[in-house]
Amino acid sequence: MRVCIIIPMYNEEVGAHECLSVIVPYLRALPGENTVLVVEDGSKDATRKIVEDFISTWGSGQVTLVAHERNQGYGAALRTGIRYAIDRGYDYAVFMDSDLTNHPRDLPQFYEKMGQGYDYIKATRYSKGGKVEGVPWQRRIVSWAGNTLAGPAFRIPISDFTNGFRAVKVSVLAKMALTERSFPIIVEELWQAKKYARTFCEVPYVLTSRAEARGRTSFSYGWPTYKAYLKYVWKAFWTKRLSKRI
Ligand SMILES: Nc1nc2c(ncn2[C@@H]2O[C@H](COP(=O)(O)OP(=O)(O)OP(=O)(O)O)[C@@H](O)[C@H]2O)c(=O)[nH]1
Ligand SMILES: [Mg+2]
Repeated sequence: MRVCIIIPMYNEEVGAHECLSVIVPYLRALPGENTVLVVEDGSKDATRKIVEDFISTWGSGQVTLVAHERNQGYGAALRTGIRYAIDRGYDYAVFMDSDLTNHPRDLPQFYEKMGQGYDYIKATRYSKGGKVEGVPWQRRIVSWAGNTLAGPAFRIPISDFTNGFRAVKVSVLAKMALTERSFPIIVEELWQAKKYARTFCEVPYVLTSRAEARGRTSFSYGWPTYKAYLKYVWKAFWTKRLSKRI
């Protein structure tokens, strides 16, 4: 099994080195052939240099960097990563954030499900063993509202629609036509998964908050993001599932 772990980064100079140095030892303990692909996206800080230095010192062979000259957004960065995984014949793509709020300690659970051949494997805060820690209440409410709407609209066996920690079969990603340049790509991909993925499953995880010391990216959740999310919830409502098999 060949797995490409796609990590988008934008202005992450504070946490980029820690992110990679925490993830790489986990990889060495996992089965199969694993690559971490950092998609650096025109950061205005030293993120790119830090990743390059990490690769030349520690990660050569295990960590790869693709860089956009100008910032194109989270969604565009994921699409670059997906293209990379398709072109190089990977079996699965795993998507993780770089601020360690998606922790590599959860990777073995994903690998177990990948080994069982699931098409779409999603981390969930809302099943046994999952929870949210230290996340501001405003975010919790947005997530609760998003999931309350998405559940009955999507009608797929997923309980957490708004987090980005997931593993998807590359052959399924190859069928999708993803267009979003920013965070709504997460829900757009789920809508497409309803059409193209036969099997779904979840792994519980604990979502923590980005450590204050690492700072925040400039991204904010505004009305255009919510509108785009709602668009895919609406589309999913009218879309038939490929198969009822779970
Ligand atoms: N390539 C790329 N990555 C991005 C962009 N915006 C955010 N990211 C990355 O996407 C991941 C998630 O972004 P976060 O800023 O952590 O989003 P969040 O978790 O909703 O918000 P906070 O953690 O509270 O700031 C991180 O790895 C970011 O570096 C972007 O424009 N391009
Ligand atoms: Mg974050």
